[in-house]
Amino acid sequence: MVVASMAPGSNSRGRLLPGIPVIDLSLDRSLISQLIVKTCEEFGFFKVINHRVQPSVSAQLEAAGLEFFNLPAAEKQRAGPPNPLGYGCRSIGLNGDIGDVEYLLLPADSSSISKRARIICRKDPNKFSGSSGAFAVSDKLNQTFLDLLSCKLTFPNISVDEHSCAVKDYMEAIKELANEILELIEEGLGLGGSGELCKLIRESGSDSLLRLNHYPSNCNSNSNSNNRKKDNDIKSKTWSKRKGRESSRIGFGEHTDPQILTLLRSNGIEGLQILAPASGVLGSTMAWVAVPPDPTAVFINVGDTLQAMTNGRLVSVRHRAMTNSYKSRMSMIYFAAPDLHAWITPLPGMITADNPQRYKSFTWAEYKTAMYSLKLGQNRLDHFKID
Ligand code: GA4
Repeated sequence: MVVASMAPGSNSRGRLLPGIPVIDLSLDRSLISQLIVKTCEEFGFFKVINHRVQPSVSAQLEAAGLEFFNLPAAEKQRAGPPNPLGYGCRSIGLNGDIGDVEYLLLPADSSSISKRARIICRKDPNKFSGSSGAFAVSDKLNQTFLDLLSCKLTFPNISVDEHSCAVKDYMEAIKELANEILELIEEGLGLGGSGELCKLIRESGSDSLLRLNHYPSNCNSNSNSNNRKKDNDIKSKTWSKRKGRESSRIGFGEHTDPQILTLLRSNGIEGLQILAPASGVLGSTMAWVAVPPDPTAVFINVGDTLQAMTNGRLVSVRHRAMTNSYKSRMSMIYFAAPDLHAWITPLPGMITADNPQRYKSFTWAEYKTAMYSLKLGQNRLDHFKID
């Protein structure tokens, strides 16, 4: 099947894949809406191709992100520690979870990001033309991490052009794709054009996030880019000899995403794994399945909130990221979330005699409080179950 095909693939660290569902967005709308719902019921995960996020827009953000992660550790740490937004290294969340990852967590409200960047850069554009290529931070310590990040990421090559904004462009494009997928999900669920899901993430107070995860090949977050390059060269020379013995490490431990929908784009390095029925058949034993990388595609996860809103019909997929010791991986992840005050209740038609209400209604703020009180791998929705 072309529309939702099972792309074959295998991975030494995951099991042999029956396939990852692929949705071709250029095909017939009524067909793909049904297939999306089917794959969300079975896996909570799929890959979209022929989407409208331009490769140049993704490449621009990837380059800006890598430029940031290649800065010396001390400079990156000026944008941390995460609270929970900002730059973080190894430490995930508030309850002691650790991974071989460094990351940036940003609010996904592009208007506030670009507005801030424009104001700062208009004040003194020369501040961003340090000879090292890194932004000048000495007199900016009193600014928030967002000011630093938005300038760095907005103007990666220090050319002050408010129209070429890596974060803003990517955010707009990925948000549009999130809307399109949510519309298709609504249609597939038989909710027609109610727009209820899209409205939730479109509200101006939406709590959506953009996360850049960088899994360095040598995982030495204190090394600067030159050292890292040297280390990478050494690693790649010795890799062929060591390949057989090398075991991958956890970059980002297993978890489900709390939000409504997650849209992930990564470079061409493997690492993402999902927990899925091993043989691809519902009800078979669950196993970790390696997702073959595809930088041209966007991978979509159902989040906990969408599982609750569909009363368990669509499933929030458990996933994790493994590190790869010979090449660094970078993923750009958009988490579509509602306003903090939004009520998460079942969508029309989701409660039936056969499927009575499974979860209590909650606000997104209540869910966030629960999620930050738990460890990464814990099941948060269980805390809202109706017994
Ligand atoms: C998982 C999905 C997103 O990356 C994230 C993560 C958040 C964080 O890194 O601050 C959490 C994690 C995520 C769920 C449980 C809590 C919160 C770390 C953690 C241990 C930004 C999110 O929204 O939830």
